[in-house]
Amino acid sequence: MVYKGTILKYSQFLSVDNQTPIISISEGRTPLVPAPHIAKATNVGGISVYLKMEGMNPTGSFKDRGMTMAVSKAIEKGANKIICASTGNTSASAAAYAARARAMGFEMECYVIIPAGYVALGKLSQAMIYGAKVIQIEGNFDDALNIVKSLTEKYPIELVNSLNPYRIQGQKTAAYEICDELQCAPDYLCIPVGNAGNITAYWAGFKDYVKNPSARPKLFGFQAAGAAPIVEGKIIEKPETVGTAIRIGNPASWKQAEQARDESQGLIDSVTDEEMLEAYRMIHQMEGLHCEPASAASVAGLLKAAKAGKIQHESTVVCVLTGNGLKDPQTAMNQSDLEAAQKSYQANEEEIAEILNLKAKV
Ligand code: AN7
Repeated sequence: MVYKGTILKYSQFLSVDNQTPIISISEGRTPLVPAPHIAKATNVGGISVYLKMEGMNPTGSFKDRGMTMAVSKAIEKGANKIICASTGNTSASAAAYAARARAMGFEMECYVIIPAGYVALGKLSQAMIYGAKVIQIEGNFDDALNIVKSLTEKYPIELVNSLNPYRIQGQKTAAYEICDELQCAPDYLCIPVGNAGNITAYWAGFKDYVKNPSARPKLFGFQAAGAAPIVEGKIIEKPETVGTAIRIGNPASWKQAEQARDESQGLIDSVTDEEMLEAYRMIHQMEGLHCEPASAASVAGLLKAAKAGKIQHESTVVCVLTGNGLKDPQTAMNQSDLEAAQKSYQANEEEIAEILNLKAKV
């Protein structure tokens, strides 16, 4: 049978029935890829590391799992406008599902509020081509979220940030997929933390799926050091990080993330931008895989935790790569030999053979 997305696949765990119009673009079913070279770099004996490639969702991030639910439920209750604050991926996803809903004949407008200058080009361009109304503000994500919360209280427009419980519900499906594929839960799940919806969703998903509490994974969440409110125990007024997706100073699901950490006997720690970028290069250069910078916080966090002796021998670890590498081409180029790539040469075969240092066949 043709795969038709996360809602139909896991409907028994979701608040849907045959009255729910299902707005799906076949999200989910993302690859779980072995990462033996990262496993080796942890220096933990017998460890197995898998990367959950959430950037291979239809709009290139895990947000699609929650958005299929949020938009379907918004339409079920008769809404015709949705709005979100976003560091980029939520806006791309909301815009795509709104487009799909319109194509199916529903009236549905999408408005996205984003921090000016801090959204990776791939994400901004997606929101635009999918037909969302994009509003850039002079402020950060937290300012945008405050505006959106207030607007949705005052006006008839549906909030599709992860404060919307259907977003969290839909995102649980990633945990189900991991358990289905491994035929058990991993020992550890490493995940970037921004607004903290995803770590909340994974924990809820593992609790649904794994009845024996001792068989559930420890959740290891990682914030960027310049945007680590949960680690520091205080709101960060001016969050900064190269991982703009997680440049968030006051996460909406702060308490739930702490609960996931505590109930799973996990941890929430921070990784520096340098650690994140090193992991980002490793994911590309050692595994031939890709992700956006913020996603690499999961691998950077694994390496940090392993070094600190917090990962048991022989364990199975899943790192969630939350967003697609093509979202942020600028950081990819900045992390490479930008100068060499920007040079251009005459279209001359001999000259190019010389630059490439090729020796003629004998
Ligand atoms: C690639 O799009 O908050 O902890 O507005 O895009 O559930 O917030 C994005 C978050 C990790 C953090 N990785 O997830 C938004 C937004 C990527 C992300 C996160 C985000 P949460």
